[in-house]
Amino acid sequence: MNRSLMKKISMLGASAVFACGMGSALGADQIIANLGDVGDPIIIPTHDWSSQIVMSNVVGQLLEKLGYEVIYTPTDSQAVYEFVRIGEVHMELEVWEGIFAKSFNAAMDKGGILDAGNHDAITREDWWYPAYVAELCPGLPDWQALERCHAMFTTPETAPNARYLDGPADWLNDNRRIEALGMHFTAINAEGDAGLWSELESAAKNMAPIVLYNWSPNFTDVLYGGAFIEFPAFHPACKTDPGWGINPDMTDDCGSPEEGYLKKAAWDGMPLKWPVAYKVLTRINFNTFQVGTLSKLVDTDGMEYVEAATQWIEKNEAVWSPWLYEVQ
Ligand code: TMO
Repeated sequence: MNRSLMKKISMLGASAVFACGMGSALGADQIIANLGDVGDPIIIPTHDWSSQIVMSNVVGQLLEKLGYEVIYTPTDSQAVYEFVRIGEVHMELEVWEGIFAKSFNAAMDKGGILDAGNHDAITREDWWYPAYVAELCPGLPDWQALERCHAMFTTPETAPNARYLDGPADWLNDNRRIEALGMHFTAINAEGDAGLWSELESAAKNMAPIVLYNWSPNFTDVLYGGAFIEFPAFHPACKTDPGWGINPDMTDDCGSPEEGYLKKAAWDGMPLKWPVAYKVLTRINFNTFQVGTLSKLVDTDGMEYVEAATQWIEKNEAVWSPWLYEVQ
């Protein structure tokens, strides 16, 4: 441990003890003794939606405050669970239940990846429309009302079907429900998350009908209002048992989970190699408002990811200080 790092941490530790009072905070000595292998960088994977990139940078910057070296690496958001499992990257900060539970569970079954706990944020990922569309199509958010209105969502590209603007192809969204529910829609992948938002913005300018993949918490919650399409409620059996649900011959005749989790995951070598970092990771906990804010800073306010992370840290010391310094 070099002297300047020691000094940096002891200053941090001192301010933390001061901030938390009553001896509930971890002292600088304890932090330094348990940092682990600070000579090796912690690798944090980033994906292609804003809250995940900003959150990764927030956590990376916090770990740097403790004396760790952090590297960010753009990584496929489905393949990442395998990379965490084999220790090629070391954590995943946003495991969204709707589209990643399957890959996460598969990695858990193989071993090598840890469930590092849930954020307080409750998530939903599904077909969605901005508020004004409800006036164009009576009966929304019911999926059968959407199906009755399908003609207004038709595009040259999808005719005679309506267009459902899906997320980018690499998210591997599952749209088997279109066939299972007999809907006259065709899913078209957006060009990245930016493609979703630019099409949403131009549709909204003209009050044009649009139905697209979206999620919550997201910046759209505040900027557009809107609602998720209510499909038959999710049930695990819907995914495995063709007999379940209104289509007796097919699985997937249901929507995504309405109250999904948002988890953190870690390489299982992390607790031994970087004990303090792992402990911090288990305490990291963003609520719905905070995840929405991370996205808003970039997608509504136009900040760069790194800048957004730095600003969030500056404004939220009372939130992250216990994540870094609390005992237990
Ligand atoms: C994982 N995502 C928030 C894009 O659905």
